[in-house]
Amino acid sequence: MSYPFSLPPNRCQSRNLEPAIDARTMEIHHDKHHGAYVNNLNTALEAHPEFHNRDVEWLLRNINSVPENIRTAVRNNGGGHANHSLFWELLAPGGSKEPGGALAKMISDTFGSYNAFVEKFNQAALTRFGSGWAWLGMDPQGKLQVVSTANQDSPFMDGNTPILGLDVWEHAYYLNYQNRRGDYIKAFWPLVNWDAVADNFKATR
Ligand code: MN3
Repeated sequence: MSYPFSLPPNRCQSRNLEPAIDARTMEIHHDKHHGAYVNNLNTALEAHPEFHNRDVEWLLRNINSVPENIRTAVRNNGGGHANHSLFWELLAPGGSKEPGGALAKMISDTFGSYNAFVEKFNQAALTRFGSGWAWLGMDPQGKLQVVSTANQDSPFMDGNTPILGLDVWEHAYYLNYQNRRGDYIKAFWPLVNWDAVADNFKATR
């Protein structure tokens, strides 16, 4: 999918994510926040037809080839669009509760155990100062990495491919959790659909 980018339907609205994530937060998060990233990305690219056939992953992986006068806008809003599009797909209670198959094996081989991975991811999410994301991603050598990014920076910008992400901007949790980011992180795990993560993992190989 390329320019003009469009806001994906809010499939999270029909999935009941309460009480972990309240419906009002989800509505504002999707319609207002993600919606603004999409609109601002389109505005930035409007006068640059040379990029109109590029998807958002390409734009982020090649952010340094985007002209300087729109680079920050594409970085922030293209990142916001890519990050949230992935995030919504992961939030689907009812799928697999833990990784299976080749992904489970690679998580154990890389981090020692599933629990050790969760601990490392939680630390990345908890210690991200201000706004940003925690990620499980695949690096260019095909190794799993837990990383965190600031603001709407995308792992694609560092050559990594995100397969699981958690939005730790206050807009993602403040109505329900106020300053208690740790409680929000804890509530996130039961929502993760590991079948969706496995699909992202397979696509990297
Ligand atoms: Mn967000």
